[in-house]
Amino acid sequence: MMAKVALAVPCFNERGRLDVARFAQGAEQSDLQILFVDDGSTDGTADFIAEKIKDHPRLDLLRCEQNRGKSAAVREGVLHLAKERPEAEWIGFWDADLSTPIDEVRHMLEFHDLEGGRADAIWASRVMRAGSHIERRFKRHLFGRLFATAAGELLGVRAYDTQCGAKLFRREIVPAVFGEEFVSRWIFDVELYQRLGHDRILECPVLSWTDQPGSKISVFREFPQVFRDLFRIRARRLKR
Ligand SMILES: Nc1nc2c(ncn2[C@@H]2O[C@H](COP(=O)(O)OP(=O)(O)OP(=O)(O)O)[C@@H](O)[C@H]2O)c(=O)[nH]1
Ligand SMILES: [Mg+2]
Repeated sequence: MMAKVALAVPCFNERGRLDVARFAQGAEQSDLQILFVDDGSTDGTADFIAEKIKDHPRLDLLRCEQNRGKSAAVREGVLHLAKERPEAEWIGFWDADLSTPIDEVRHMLEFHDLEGGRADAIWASRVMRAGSHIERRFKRHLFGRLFATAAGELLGVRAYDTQCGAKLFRREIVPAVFGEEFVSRWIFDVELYQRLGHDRILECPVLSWTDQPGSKISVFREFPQVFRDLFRIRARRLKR
């Protein structure tokens, strides 16, 4: 039997893109609980979700009035689930665009078992390899590799891909790992890597990942901020 899993899905102005039916189907098939976290959307996302989830006991909504960015929404959602879903063995977060299909949850748990079942966190990773289907725009792939290289050099992150929006954590460790607020709005995954430590994380190469249109993160617009955040995270660590 599959371990019980609950996922927080950060949503900001997702009204035009969020496929609630696909989430509902995935939740049913993979035996999951899903919590959409609306991060102060201005396009009516929260009401849209509230209407759509009415008949789905596996889907919930948490409304945050103010927009505070992905990291804060994920943190709120995951902490909420750790408290309210004591039956869940694994708590995670998942991007709203379903670039990573929900059935990767099952694959990630199976992979974790295969690898000895010791890790406290399982992170989906977009490794291009024979047998998998990774469809990612060239520009984003390039930016991703550049980012991973910079994170490796500046912060000693030894992961292939910290930024995939599909991650699971053992419920017991959630309060400690997510307790403190994050420095960065976007690259908080790097902070999670630092908080957990290399050996407690297992990267799982996804079977399938597909770039979805309607991304809210423009590589060029965010570029300076992302690199500034790497230095901010480093400065914070050096201060300790
Ligand atoms: N809470 C919150 N979530 C956001 C915000 N902007 C984007 N998100 C969420 O973050 C997730 C990823 O956003 P995307 O727009 O898909 O980002 P992306 O550029 O496609 O990034 P990749 O999928 O990694 O290529 C989605 O669940 C979004 O709803 C924001 O300001 N606040
Ligand atoms: Mg995306």
